[in-house]
Amino acid sequence: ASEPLSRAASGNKIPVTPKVIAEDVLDIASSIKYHAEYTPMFSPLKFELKQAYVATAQTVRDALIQRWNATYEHFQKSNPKQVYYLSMEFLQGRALLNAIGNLQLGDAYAEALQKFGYDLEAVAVQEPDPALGNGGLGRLASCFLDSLATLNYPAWGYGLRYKYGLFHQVITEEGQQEVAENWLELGNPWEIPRHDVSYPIKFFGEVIENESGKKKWVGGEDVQAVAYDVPIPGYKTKNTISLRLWSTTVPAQDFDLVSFNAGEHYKAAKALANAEMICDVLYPGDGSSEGKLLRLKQQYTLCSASIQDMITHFKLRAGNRFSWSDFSSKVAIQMNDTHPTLCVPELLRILIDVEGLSWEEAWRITQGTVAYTNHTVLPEALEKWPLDLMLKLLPRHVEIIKKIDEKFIQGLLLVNESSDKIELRKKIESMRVLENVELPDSVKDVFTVKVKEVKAITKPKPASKLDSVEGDDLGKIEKGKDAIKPPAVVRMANLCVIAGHKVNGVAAIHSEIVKEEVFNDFYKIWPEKFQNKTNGVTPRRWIRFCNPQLSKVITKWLGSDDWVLNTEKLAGLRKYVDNKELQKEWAHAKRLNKAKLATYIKEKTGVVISPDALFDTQVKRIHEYKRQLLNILGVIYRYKKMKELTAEERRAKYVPRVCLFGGKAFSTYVQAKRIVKLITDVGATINDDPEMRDLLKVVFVPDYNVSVAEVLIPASELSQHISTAGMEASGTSNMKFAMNGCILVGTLDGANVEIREEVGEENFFLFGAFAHEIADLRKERTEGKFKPDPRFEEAKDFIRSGAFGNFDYGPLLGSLEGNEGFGRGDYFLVGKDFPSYIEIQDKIDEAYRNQERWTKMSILNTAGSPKFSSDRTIHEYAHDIWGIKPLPVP
Ligand code: B1H
Repeated sequence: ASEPLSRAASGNKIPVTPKVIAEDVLDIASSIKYHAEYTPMFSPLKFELKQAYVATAQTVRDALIQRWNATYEHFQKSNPKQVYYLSMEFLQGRALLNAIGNLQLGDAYAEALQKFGYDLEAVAVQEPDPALGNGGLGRLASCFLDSLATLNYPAWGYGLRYKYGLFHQVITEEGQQEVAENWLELGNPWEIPRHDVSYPIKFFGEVIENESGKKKWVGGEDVQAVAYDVPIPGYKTKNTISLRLWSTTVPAQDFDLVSFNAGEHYKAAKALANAEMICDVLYPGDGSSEGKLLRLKQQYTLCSASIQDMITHFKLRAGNRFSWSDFSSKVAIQMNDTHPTLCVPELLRILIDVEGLSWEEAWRITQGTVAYTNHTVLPEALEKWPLDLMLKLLPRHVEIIKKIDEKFIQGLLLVNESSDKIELRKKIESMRVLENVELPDSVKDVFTVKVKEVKAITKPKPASKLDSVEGDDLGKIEKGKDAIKPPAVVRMANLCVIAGHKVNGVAAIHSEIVKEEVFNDFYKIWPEKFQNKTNGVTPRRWIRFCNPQLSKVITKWLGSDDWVLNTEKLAGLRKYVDNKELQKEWAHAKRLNKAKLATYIKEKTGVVISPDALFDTQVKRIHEYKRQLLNILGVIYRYKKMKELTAEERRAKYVPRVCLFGGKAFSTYVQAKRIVKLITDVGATINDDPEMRDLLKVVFVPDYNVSVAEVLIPASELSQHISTAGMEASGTSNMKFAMNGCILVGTLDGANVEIREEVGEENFFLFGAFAHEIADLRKERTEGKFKPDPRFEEAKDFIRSGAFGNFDYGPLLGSLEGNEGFGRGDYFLVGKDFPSYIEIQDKIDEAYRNQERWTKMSILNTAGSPKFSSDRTIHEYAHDIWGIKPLPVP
């Protein structure tokens, strides 16, 4: 509500003490002091680093709140179309330096803290890194918010406020251990609890129908979603938007005081525990049906609370000019993958059951509002929810989903009236929303009666000259399936494609696969729905703030720091690539970052690495398709070959390397955990081998997260993006590495393809099979026609020999082999790409020996990275999908 805000602002002219919004050194220092005393969380007798962080954060919070209020008020008055970005994950990273940097107060804050004897960076690392996401998908959402705020777009992020984000990873002799991390333990200065913004969320219950056929969802369990707003400051702008995170509780009156007073304390506490559980953990294990139910509750909570909030805003801003037909010209909803798909039936339910609109009107509005981004083509990652589970939890939504399914099938029949019925039946079964569910009654007849009659049913138009086909044949498809009784499920991606007005992939090659393979049947009927929006990353966090050394050099040579907002300017570095002075400064910046990383690694792992070696990094979630296994097998092969030489030969032949790994394995993904274990075992052997010294080191950096990335990326010289072609939708760390002057070794997959185009093929180390070859190669593999390279066998045998300890690597190595025993047929084609992978390593060594050439390649990577700013991506979404325009706060 804008009213109380403006009354406070303009009603009685009470001045707000100007010190609260501090912008010069003395004001900042006095504001820090003020908060240390009046927003205390610790003993007043202490002012240590933690206290300094909390007090400093409070002063920044004040500045953000002022801007956030002004932005909210401005949007409220102007009533533009806004985008609502729904995501189950946001990987925000630490907020302090980002906010100070965006406010352009870095130097002032550093100086103010000096007055207390503190270093800003040391204060900043006191902040816990909230891990409310897994990896790329969540970090992308956070980069998008940064760009939306910076580019002054009217936008909101919506997510869940998990109490425990992703686990903290500890590396022991056993491999990865997971430890819960309570990031909220010290309170969170970056959020504003909004007890004035809450909505009821219903689960279970039943659907009743009144005499006029109106449906109502009643009974069941009610929880309350409460908003926590996280202000997202833009860079060099007043605009500060909101990331609204929902937390769950029960309304106070629902506390069972009677039971409690009767001594049944647990019974009384149950409702609250049930409600709070929803936001306890990010991605609770879903092996059990309880776990699945909890995840579905999370998804529905996000969707329902957010939709109710959007509708509340919409009505409030429209005032008495309110009309539902305006909804989709004021609201754009972006679904970050299928996790928020329930937005679709939820919006329909509210429009139809609560607001009284007809199905047709409600459908038109919903379709005009929602759009879907696909982030993966891995079949196992395309969400399918068991229908019975959904029916239990969300009975009304299942009715609505069934109706969408039915209408879609009817539509398909209309446009395919002349197709072969067997083919048509197959097509329907592969495209419809429901899988393993009988056809709806209204269309069943099509496949059991003569085609002439079919036409009469589906379209009131005279029958054509098509021959009759008996329906019995068609029924066999279903009978065959019935024998196995596969479970009835809801295909969330199909629902998104059918309901959304746009569907996009996240890199050019990925969007092609989306159109030509995964959703090809849909693409053929709705080509205009499908788009590509190549991912991007924010150049604020990912160069300007994480790499001040390199930023200084760039700004000096480009003559201004406006590249931070206009990354196209980075291309201007090309002009100076041969300049010895630039090369020197460039290499020096990298060297300082490497030294800093070496200190960090020593502190975290005890391993000493030399900043003179080539820093070679692979950091990302541990997954077989990302092929950390290919990397470590390459290291093993290299080690073995080095051992076969004399010390002198070794020095002459090999460039010293530090191989850095980082990433978390999902807690139940056994094979991924074996890969972590192998890397640490290999590290333990090599790092201890006196013959290796500085020539080869292998380090697993524990607990990879946004903050660790901020230290690793600026210090890396080579980074590995080596997924089996066609499997990585985009990747986004590849963009961050390239921006920071790191050279990529990679397959033609995801955004690598475009990065290579932009930086130039001579500045990218390409290897491996191409996406279009993969299917045939797999076939060759399963047919036993593939002859593994002897070097590949040698590397595996070296592990089997016990060179890296006696852990049982049988199941891991088996995954790379035939189909017997542990054999899994090397689905990810590690063996196929191994020869070209180790050959490219020699080329990398050769390139690194020529430091001048390497530095030039590094400069050209940064110069070629402008396209990968999320500012470019967001402008494209705003223009092509959302239809929103910038609205800067005056
Ligand atoms: C991406 C996911 C994802 N794609 C399911 N899909 C999840 C799917 O726990 N879950 O249920 C979590 C995450 N994440 C990543 O998205 C892609 O693999 C990357 O290639 C891509 O860069 C990133 C952002 O588009």
